[in-house]
Amino acid sequence: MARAQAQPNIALVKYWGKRDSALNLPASGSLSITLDSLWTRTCVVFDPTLTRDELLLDGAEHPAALARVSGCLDLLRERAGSTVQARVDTHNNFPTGAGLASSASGFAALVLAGSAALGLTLDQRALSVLARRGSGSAARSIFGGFVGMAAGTRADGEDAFATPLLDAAQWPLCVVVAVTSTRAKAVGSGAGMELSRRTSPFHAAWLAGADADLASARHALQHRDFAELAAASEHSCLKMHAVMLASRPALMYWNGATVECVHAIRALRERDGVPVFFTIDAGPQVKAVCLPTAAPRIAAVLGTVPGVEQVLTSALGAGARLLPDAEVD
Ligand code: 2P0
Repeated sequence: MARAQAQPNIALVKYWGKRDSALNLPASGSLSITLDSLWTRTCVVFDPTLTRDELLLDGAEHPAALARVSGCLDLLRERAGSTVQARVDTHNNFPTGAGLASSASGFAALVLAGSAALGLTLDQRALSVLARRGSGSAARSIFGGFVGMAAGTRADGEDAFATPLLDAAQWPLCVVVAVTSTRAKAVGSGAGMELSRRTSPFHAAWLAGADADLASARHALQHRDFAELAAASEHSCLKMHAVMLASRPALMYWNGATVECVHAIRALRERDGVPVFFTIDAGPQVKAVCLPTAAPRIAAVLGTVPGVEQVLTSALGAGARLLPDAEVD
């Protein structure tokens, strides 16, 4: 038995499209920030009396996600030479499946707890590869701070893993999340990516621009250039949503409040000089990335936007870690 915690990460240069669906290999690299105050905590118990894996999410059975979880546990069992089934008890302190990266923190915590429970000692790179098999973005939540994810070129995917770029303390940015709906999304990321790959006329252009976006974001990190990071991030975000919108049928993850939040953030920056930019994932939430001193003002402004249900603020945090027994809930 072992317990682990991982936090969601927010991509600034986005991943949207796979080069191999079976091995869950991204078609382009990405760059993200790991959060601090949102978390998944997961306990994995391998129990010889079980006839199949069991999954509890926030205290309730979650059959829809069991196959994906079992698939990830199978990879761990294969490495450990075990056939024992597991009970997975996992908790999120934020809404699941609503564009807040619960699969990233969820699969990062699962592979860390599962590997420890089986007595495997895996380095972070191996954990990142395994987490990627569960969810592409989970590879990044193994690490804290600013994280780069490589697309890799190998057919076996062993070079598609994340690496840490900067610790949270080296550039302590803050994220203010405007939650505009806590309903689970209608089209999951994996299905959405495949739809875009097959049908969006912008998909090829999206992939062709990824390396330039990554280079710009990495340059911004090196020089702690907030304006350059803002420009690269918003460009990557809006291009990804353009790819989604041009898919058939169209993927539209935004609602009205999403758009109003974007306008509010742009006004804060362009009219008032507040150091902030927005990013949006496969869901209607808006994430405002800012310097810490600006966070209270941004939270207050986003809280007044009609349709915003909740505002969460998080610093950047550490990577996935094992928890002592007492720390689970
Ligand atoms: C990202 N997203 O880079 C992008 C931006 C959503 C929008 O990675 O199919 O749940 O499990 O690899 O990791 C969400 O996708 O997808 C995601 P799979 P995942 O953060």
